[in-house]
Amino acid sequence: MERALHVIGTAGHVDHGKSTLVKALTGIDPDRLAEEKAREMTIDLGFAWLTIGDQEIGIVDVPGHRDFIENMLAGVGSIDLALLVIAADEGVMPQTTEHLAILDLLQVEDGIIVLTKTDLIDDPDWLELVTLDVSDAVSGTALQEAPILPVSAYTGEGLAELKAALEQKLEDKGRHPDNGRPRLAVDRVFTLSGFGTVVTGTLDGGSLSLGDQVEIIPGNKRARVRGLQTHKRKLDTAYPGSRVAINLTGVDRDDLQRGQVIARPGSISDTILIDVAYRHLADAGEPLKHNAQVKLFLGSAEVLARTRVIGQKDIPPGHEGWLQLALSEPAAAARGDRFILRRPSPPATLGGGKILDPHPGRRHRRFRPDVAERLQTLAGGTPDEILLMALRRRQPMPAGELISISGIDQDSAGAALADLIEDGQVREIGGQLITESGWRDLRQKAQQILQTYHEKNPLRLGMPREELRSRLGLSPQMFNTLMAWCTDQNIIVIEGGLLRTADHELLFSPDQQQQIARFLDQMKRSDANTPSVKEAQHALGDALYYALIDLGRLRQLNADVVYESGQYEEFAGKITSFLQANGEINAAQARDLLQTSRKYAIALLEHLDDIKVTRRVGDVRVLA
Ligand SMILES: Nc1nc2c(ncn2[C@@H]2O[C@H](COP(=O)(O)OP(=O)(O)OP(=O)(O)O)[C@@H](O)[C@H]2O)c(=O)[nH]1
Ligand SMILES: [Mg+2]
Repeated sequence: MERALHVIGTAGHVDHGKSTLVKALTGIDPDRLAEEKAREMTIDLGFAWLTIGDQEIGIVDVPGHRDFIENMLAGVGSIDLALLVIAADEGVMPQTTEHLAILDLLQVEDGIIVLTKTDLIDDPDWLELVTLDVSDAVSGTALQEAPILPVSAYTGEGLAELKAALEQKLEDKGRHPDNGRPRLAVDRVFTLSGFGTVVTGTLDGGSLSLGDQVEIIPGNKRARVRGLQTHKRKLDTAYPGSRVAINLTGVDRDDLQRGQVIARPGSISDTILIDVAYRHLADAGEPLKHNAQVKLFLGSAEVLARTRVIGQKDIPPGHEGWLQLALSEPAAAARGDRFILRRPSPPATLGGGKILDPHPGRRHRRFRPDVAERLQTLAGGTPDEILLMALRRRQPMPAGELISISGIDQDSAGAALADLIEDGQVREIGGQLITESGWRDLRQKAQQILQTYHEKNPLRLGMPREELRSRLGLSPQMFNTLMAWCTDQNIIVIEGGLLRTADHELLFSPDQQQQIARFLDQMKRSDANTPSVKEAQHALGDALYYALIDLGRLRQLNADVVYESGQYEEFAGKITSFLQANGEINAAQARDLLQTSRKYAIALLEHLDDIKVTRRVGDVRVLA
């Protein structure tokens, strides 16, 4: 690929000569529909191309009629430069102004203003007057520095100068960056017999090659690139900055439509809630209200949405603000994408802006200061500020996920993240990232959960380890690291698989103490034939029973048999002494030794097997 690739677009009032100019420049009539030819009016987007010097230029020709402005919006989303066409005999007209406002909101900063149909003007003073008028109209917009060139598409006057200016501007712009993330906003879908489904659009961000797998968003269908064309030329690889037709296989025609995005699988996701920075046009008439229904134009997509005005009651004409937009259906969106809002009825362009967060995840409280603060950082923040903020809102999170939701390009995000880890602002534990303050919050949260648990269960010594881990929603590795830190600092104590705060102890009332003493006494007196687990629970109540278990005052051997701890030690001691003296013991010997029934003897032997004091060999036990 030697030539630099660019896509430019026309703009301007109906009938001012956009399509005629495109034809004069390229030899291609962009009005392809029969209805367009019949009405001599552009209705939908038209496409043409030309090469000037090293610059290969695709042109998107838009309709000027106000009824078709929404088609125009599907085309101008991804252009590098605008040709704002103004008929010299009419001068600035309503859609001249509206298209100009749209270009300004979309930050299409490069442009050439073409004063066309000059063959109709005999009076040089008139031309001068119109030129002044145009300068006035563009002042304060993105096109304020754009040259104003007089042209006649009929006589060809000024066309050479226009081409020279175009070449110069595009040369200055340089080549499109290739960051390995191809993305194409679909503006046309059609089927060719014997060929299949074709989508067209402007390719941005990266290249696409034959055989590549792609994802279609929203809808998240996968497809494969079977054919590629730019400007009717077959290609093996299409590069960013060009108009591309993709022949797709593996997807139904019905699953494709204007507004979708074609990208590498997993590189961009759809959303129904976005945070944006918004500017309300000065001539919008009324303020933009909270909870207003609007049409969102994003890339080539058009979606109904509702506004949430953040931090103020509404946004007055000519003012800026933060919005959260709730979309009526999913759309593909990435941080930094520009958009336009229109009022559905009566139709009018309201304003537009930039996406700050394509996945805010939740509805914001409108007047909380931290919400506006966060949007402020997103609008002007450095990569590390944005990463920290994204992480703070949903942590812990793996690095790859953080980078992808931050919307920052891979390289800058990776570098910023490495700095944050080195500075100690972010920790990486078992592949998960967490901010330093998030880490401290976790410790506090663990402590709080235990405290609440102790309050609710005053007679439990602590919470089972696994329960705390799942309540905190942590991976085992992160949880273990957290617990190691908490026990190290003596904030949490681990005892027998139970976790408790360092200051928690079991306090029994005098009544309970009496009840316990009575019960344990009874246990001791009952020798080896102790009350069953059921009987013990009944006598003490569940709460006291488990408290004694937690405290180690009772030892439950199986579902049925429980001993007082002193008793347990005594019986276990008898068995081990017997084994030391005799080498082995069978169930009958154990029964006689403990003067109990076979059931109790076996329960104890099996328990000793379990805790690896003894080992079973055939019918006897030996020391393990
Ligand atoms: N005399 C003269 N007429 C022109 C010139 N360029 C265009 N026209 C005429 O102006 C009319 C409108 O031209 P189009 O090119 O269709 O205008 P457009 O801006 O594409 O219109 P829409 O796409 O509907 O917005 C046609 O009748 C053209 O023949 C020009 O340079 N000189
Ligand atoms: Mg036209």
